[in-house]
Amino acid sequence: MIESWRWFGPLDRIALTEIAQTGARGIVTALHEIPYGEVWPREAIAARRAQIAAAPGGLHWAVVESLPVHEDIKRGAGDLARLFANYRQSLANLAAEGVRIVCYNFMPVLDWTRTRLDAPLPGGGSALRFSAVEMAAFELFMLEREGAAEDYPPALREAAKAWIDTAGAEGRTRLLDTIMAGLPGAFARYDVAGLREALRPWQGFTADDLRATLVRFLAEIVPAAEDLGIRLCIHPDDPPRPLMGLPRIVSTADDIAFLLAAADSPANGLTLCSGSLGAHPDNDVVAIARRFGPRIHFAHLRNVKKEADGSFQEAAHLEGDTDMAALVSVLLEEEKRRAEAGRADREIPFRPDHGHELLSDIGRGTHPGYPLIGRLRGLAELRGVIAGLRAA
Ligand code: DNO
Repeated sequence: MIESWRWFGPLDRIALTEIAQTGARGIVTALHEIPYGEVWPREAIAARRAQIAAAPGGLHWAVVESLPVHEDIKRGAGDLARLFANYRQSLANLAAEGVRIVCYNFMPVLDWTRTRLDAPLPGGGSALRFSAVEMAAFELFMLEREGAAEDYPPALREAAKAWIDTAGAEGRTRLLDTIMAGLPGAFARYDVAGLREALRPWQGFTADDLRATLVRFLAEIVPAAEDLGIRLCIHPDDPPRPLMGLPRIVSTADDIAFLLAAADSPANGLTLCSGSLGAHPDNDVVAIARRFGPRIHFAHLRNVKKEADGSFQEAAHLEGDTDMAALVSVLLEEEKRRAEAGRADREIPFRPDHGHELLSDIGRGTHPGYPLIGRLRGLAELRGVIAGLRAA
């Protein structure tokens, strides 16, 4: 397991010199400044790679998270030939610089979505939270999305009405800002009118339509990735359920089986995000890791505690609903099999995903979910689990 750490590049308030002190050695990053759909120039990749390598502690650029897939590709509309060619060129440039694990997602319009960035913890500090009630309130009473009522059961609609009635202008603004905070790569934010505009072209777009555009993307990109020795790894939906009428198709074990079979190549793999998958009531994350082990190229390790109405809150890494020690043990077994098979990709990079805001994290203004101390706690706990399992 390669201990890794997400760094948002020069704009990140956490410096490489701080990351070096966590003990992690792999850097997970992206050229966030390049607009979606444009080529990542080799020189820019080389410069970022050199910047990472120049930091103390022997850091290296281990994983790209993400090489974003343009919305037009997801929707199957527009100048797709150019977009596919650009994506392949970016992969070629990354491979030329020796960066070969590439994460991406296929969630239309939104990336990860929460309703609260600072849910208080009993001992102090705060966590990210997704409230099904607040999400329903947003869709029904702020976005006023047509058809939203059909997506929520009566009890949730009533709770949402009660929430909005007391939220006030401040509560509404906080909710909008929070929902928008999940676009870490793009740094794009919409207001309600802008969001309606962004959603409009997706009206009537079904899960099958999205599956078809994903299959096309894989057909266009995976052969090139294979030639380059690139291992693509799709990130699951977060949360693993449709939002705002948009389909999501990487939420369950069946979804993963479909997409891996759609291009049966090691170049077409999975980012095992235990927090995203773990928020779905039907998902057994440990079983998913076991089933798709050989195609896992990257792991995001974190935990969530689910609630009966579909809400969830991010738990400490070893708490929450997923048995983290069992999950890590599956990944270690997978690595052992790879070593026996002589696979070059024997070690799986993982990063402590998200973290509580703790101690000096508070007020530092780091990316939501990506504080220094909270993630360091997660990394240290995971490191302990790994060491314990290896010694057993
Ligand atoms: C959230 C992240 C996601 C992830 C993208 C990958 O914390 O895990 O934003 O980077 O979905 O494309």
